[in-house]
Amino acid sequence: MTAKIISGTETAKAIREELKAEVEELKAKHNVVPGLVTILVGEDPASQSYVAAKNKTAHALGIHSEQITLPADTGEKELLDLVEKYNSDPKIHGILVQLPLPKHIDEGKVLFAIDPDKDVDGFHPVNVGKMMVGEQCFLPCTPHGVLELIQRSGTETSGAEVVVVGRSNIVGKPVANLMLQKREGGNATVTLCHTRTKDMDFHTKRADILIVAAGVPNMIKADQVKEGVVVIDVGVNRIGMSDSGKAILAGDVDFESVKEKAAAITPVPGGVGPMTITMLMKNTVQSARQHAGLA
Ligand code: L34
Repeated sequence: MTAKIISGTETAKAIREELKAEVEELKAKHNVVPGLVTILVGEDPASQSYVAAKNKTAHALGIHSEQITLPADTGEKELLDLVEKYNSDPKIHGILVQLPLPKHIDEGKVLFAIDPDKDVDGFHPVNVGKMMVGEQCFLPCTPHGVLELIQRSGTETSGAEVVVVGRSNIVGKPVANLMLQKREGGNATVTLCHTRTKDMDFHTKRADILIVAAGVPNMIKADQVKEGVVVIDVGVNRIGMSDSGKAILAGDVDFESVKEKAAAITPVPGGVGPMTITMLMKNTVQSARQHAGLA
């Protein structure tokens, strides 16, 4: 079997078209312009490129966006004050502090400081808790994107064996939680594997849907999956530099071998990454609606 390629780029494009129309309508009918601020501390090249892509996409959709870049030695207090400023800025409906933050800043403290009603990343404990109990909230962008890709690829999740590799707060934990929710696109039997899992292959080989977010390039090989599996590769690893100075990317899944066995698979790049950015736009538009009393 050669897998169907689940294109995040194409799916993201379709959703962005819908969002663009929605932004235009919000402006025309209600005089509402969704606003996003991204805050980046430090000069990590990957973070710089993701944040730039977020602002570019926002701009293309007619979303007002502000991009704040701070030096790596910015103090925690300074960052908290900035978050506070945007919490009370009526033009801004979404605040995103790009992770990871430098080690001297307490990540939890910063995420907690963001107004939960502007937390378009869905990382504030209030939103994490709401998600856990299945209440309406901002869903974290990457897990939300994974869910959309699975659903739009026509994959049945109800009763499916879903195996998640990686237990981060950004991807592994929330995606596992979303897949087991009692609703459309959920209802799966979920196994969450991590670095202390005793027999990883035992689990990955049982998966109907395999979601990999471990941050280890090409970690999952063909002999670790079953025939007909649907594979979602969340990894975006920079494994080198091309002659023209562009980063060479690899997923957490050995795409070339696994695609011969899978029913469907996401590529890297062009898989989950573009969906993450698109779900951020979706949350920002949703937040603008809520702030205007339209949702
Ligand atoms: N606060 N921090 C916060 N929110 C997030 O949602 C993120 N994340 C992760 C890192 N830190 C964060 C992102 O935005 C990862 N991430 C992210 C976003 C976009 C892409 C990858 C990761 C992406 O667009 N990837 C492209 C390749 C881009 C490139 O050339 O580097 C792709 O096609 O996969």
